[in-house]
Amino acid sequence: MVIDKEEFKVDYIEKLQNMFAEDAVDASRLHQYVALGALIKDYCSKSWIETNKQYGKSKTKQVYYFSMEFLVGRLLNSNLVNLGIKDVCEEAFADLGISWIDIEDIELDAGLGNGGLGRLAACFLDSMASTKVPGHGCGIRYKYGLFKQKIEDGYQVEVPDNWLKNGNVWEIRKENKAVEVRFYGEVYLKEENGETKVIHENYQSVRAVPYDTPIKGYKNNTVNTLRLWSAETMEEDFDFSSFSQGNYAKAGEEKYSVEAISQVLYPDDSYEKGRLLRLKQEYFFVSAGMQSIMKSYKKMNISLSEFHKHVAVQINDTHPAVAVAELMRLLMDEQGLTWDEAFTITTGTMAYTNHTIMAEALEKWPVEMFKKLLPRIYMIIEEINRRFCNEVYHKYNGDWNKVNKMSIIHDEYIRMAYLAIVGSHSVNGVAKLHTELLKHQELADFYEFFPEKFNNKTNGITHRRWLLNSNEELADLITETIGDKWIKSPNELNKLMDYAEDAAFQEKTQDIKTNNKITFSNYILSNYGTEIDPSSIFDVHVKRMHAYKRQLLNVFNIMHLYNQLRENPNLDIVPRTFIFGAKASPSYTLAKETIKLINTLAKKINNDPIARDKIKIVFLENYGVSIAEKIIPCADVSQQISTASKEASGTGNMKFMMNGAITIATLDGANVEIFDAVGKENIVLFGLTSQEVIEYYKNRNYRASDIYNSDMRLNCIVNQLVNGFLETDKMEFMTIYDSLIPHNDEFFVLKDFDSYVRAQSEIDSLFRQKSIWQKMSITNIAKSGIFSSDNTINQYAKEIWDTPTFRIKL
Ligand code: 26V
Repeated sequence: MVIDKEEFKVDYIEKLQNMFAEDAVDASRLHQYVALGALIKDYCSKSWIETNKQYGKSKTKQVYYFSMEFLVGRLLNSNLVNLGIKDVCEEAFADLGISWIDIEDIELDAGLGNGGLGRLAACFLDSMASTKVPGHGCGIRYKYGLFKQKIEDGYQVEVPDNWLKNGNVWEIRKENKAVEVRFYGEVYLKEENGETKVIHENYQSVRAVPYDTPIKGYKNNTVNTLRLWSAETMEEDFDFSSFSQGNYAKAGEEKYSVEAISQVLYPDDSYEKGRLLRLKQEYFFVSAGMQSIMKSYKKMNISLSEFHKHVAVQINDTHPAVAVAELMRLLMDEQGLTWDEAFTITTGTMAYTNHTIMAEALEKWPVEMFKKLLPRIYMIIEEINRRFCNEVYHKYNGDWNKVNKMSIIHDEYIRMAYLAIVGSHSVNGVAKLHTELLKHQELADFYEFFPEKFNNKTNGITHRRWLLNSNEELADLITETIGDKWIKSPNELNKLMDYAEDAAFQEKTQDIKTNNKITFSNYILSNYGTEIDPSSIFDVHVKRMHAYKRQLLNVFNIMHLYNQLRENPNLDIVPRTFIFGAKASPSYTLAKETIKLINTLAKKINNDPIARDKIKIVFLENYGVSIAEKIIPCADVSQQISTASKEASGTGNMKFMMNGAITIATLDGANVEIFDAVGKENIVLFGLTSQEVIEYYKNRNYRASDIYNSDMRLNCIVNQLVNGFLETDKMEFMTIYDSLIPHNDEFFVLKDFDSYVRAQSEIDSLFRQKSIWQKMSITNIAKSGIFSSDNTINQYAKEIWDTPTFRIKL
């Protein structure tokens, strides 16, 4: 968009006047921010309307990314950059005497996700719009996002995340697009004029109201839509008789129970608890989303038999897997298609992404609960399963064992991953290793049955948010050096390889890192009162807190360094600042204990004169998208140390490399591909391989206690957890202790300890060799382009969705 500073000022001042009857300087920061947001939305609106019109008129194929989570973060900066008016806006604000930083900080993060899966969905939205793929998001407008984390006395305390308290400038409520979603009731079949009709009676209706957010592509005319659904009572269901008789509580009961559906995001990302409300959430947004797709499809006047040639639905993990049955229902019950016609269309439309092989996270719903809540959907799943089991039975010559293993409904549970596989034409993992594990271990039976469905799509990140916008100085240097093509074609970053050994360029990248570290140190000092040294190594471990991600392994290395320093205060190590950030699921005791452990250790070490100049520990409260944008550009070291085979991909790993951090990694998830890209000189690897881990599980021949008894460093560290050394109650860290010794260290922390300590001392020695370190760092930036989600989306579009790019003309 082309607009000059003066025009922008006129528009902005007018906006402030119209919305708040205030002028620029007198308006509160909130009003200044809201008016700016509204103006940006105005600037997008023409392209937004045109995008929708031209998609509809051309009948081009559109993608709908169905996800329970969209971890969007803030939108102000990325919208301004994508519009191409960031500089104009900043200059105009300077003229008007408005501080840009203060305005930016008014926006509350849209934290509608737990971690990687939700953030991936948000990166994909940016990349679809920026690469002109007609693709939209469909999800839930949670009133409360992922809880806010407070640290009190070292413990995590959860506080509600009221992200909508100041309103949301980006969204538009679309009252006229509301649809009805039906729960409970009875279903029976009725013959009418020789046709079988499905009758659903005594159901509970919920009104689904969509809120649309424009997703603006980078310097193009595409504006896709993120549609999030909110649950409301149907007006006619409000109990007016109770209300008029003064029984307000009873009148409100129904309302509360319905609105609960979109009230809060579940804060679990690793353990499926089979909760009824979560199942309601899943069907709620899936049904609303599929109905609204069907409505716009019908408007295009194309035969239903062509549906899958115009619509693609990506199922983000199994959470939206009921979409398979919901589309069958719409096609058969509402559009009158036969089973076979409907099934061809459904499998042609649906594609499923798997994001984890952790057994405890795989969704399965108790048949009793499911059948009661979604009687018609259950009937359809039963029939899909009956037909599928029949095919398996015949293919394997009556092998009931095989049928049992593969049946969607098994042992009174519905296995949602199996429903998603049977109901889709594509099943993808999110990194090469992960896809191989799916094919040959977790889903081997299905791979054998449907080999053509399985494919890999390695995750990616939007390099615009994670480099261009969050590390402006580095982005400017890159543009100065290789031109600005990398912003639209991220593989161009590879051109930086010519500068990896260029002394002047090395110095410049190093200076930028130092500047970023200084800014961050000031932020830590003013927010946490902790002084950190910008010349120390910033060693960063930020992600959800989980045993398999092994924050504990990092902690054990720190305890080991501390123990060495207590014996020899002159130990020659490069000063290091260990930075952690992580939320634990509120019911996950081991994870919460690990947070307390980090904070306890931080207090001890940061106050110990023997150690504090050499090691510092910082725990960042409330880690989320906006804090990630601050810390990642400052990192020297990126910790990606999951137990091999457990991390499906990881995406933080990509963000760090893109900002020049050196990865210390196990060969897990996308780390393997990072290693392939940068080569062994530019990453520090350690630990068991996934095959070794899998062998240990299979042979049951790992004994953690043997290591505990033979490695005196570990013996000391593990004892320190429970012997009062940490100056807490001796029971404080008992769950951690138990996980290691009596429960035999499921995630091989003790086993990988020695190799990790050696890898960490290699980091120490590499960091001392400035030019080698800088060369490694630049190589990582140069090779990170392949991990842009623009590339990932391009592969989804070509290999799964079959969606050509579409240029919007204005
Ligand atoms: C799982 C569950 C299970 C139970 C209830 C609630 C809930 C909510 C979210 C999830 C998602 C778990 C899967 C997940 O987040 N996987 C992560 O996906 C990232 C994107 O593909 C990937 O980079 C991470 O390695 C993977 O752990």
